[in-house]
Amino acid sequence: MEQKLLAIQNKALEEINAAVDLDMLNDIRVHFLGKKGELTSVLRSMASLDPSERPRIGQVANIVRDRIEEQLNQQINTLRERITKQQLAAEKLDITMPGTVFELGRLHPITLVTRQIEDIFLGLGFNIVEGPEVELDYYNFEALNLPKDHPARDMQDTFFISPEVLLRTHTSPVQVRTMEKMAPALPVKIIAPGKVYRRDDDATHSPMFHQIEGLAIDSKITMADLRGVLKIFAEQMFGIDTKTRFRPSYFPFTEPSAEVDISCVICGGKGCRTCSYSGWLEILGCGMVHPKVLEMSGYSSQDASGFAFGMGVERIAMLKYRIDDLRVLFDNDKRFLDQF
Ligand code: 2NM
Repeated sequence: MEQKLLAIQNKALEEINAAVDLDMLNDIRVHFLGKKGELTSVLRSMASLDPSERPRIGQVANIVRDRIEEQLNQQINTLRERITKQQLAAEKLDITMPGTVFELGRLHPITLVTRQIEDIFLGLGFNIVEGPEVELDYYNFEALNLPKDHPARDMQDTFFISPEVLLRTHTSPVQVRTMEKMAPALPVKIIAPGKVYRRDDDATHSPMFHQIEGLAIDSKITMADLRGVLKIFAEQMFGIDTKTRFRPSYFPFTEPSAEVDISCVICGGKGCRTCSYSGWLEILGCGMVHPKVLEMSGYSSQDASGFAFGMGVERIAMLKYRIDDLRVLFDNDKRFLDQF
């Protein structure tokens, strides 16, 4: 009987030590110590023993049960500790590792320059107005004193959708639409930023580019107002020391018309390659709104006068950021765009 008990003890301890998880230990507990377990059935057979043997065998049985229980509990603790360690190792986080860099998007230089120009004119009391890129011939040409047979209406230069519908070649139609809506109310002080389209595509021309045009109409607007506004614009855009000059020019929708130069942003006026050694750079066209244009949109040229101007955003951006090739503004090469 004693031999049997010791054999059970050894077998149990061996299995306990070999157990690798808590379920196995529970099975072992049931197998040896449970109601129908090996140890229990041996204890039941004690009835057949010689009564003088019973106390000793009972004592041995108790010791065996205690040993098995103790070993079970110890192995449970060992396994729990091992599992905890494995879990911690699996969840280990090295907070000294470099983090994932989330790159933020950024604004395109054309957007940056557009907003800067807008801010300057907002500061001078102008409002921002937008309009359709697909326009009627009437708003793009007719209402700007460019009748169908006018030589300045170069058909080669325009994308037509139908004989009366086209892609706008400038943002002036936005000004015309605004005048139509407002007339005869005064004053009108607006700028019209946006995309414009011309059938042109080479190193210095893109079929789509960006323009900002301005318009101010009131009862006593003169060319001196135009001169002052554009002087302030040039100084704020290119630096306080920037000089401006007006040269006579021609546009069908303004009379008189002028082109505005600024002192060269590279050499300051001394003469360099950028300004073709003239000291000056052309930045925009302007003039006093033609009486016919005012009248067609509902204003009396007796009671109202106005100035208008138009500039190419790409050209301003190229001067401001010293870009010498227009095409990099359209290539969307991230290495270029990351610089802004
Ligand atoms: C320019 C040059 C001169 C201009 C005229 C008008 C309108 F609609 F009021 F008649 N808007 N913009 C204008 C005048 C544009 O761009 C070189």
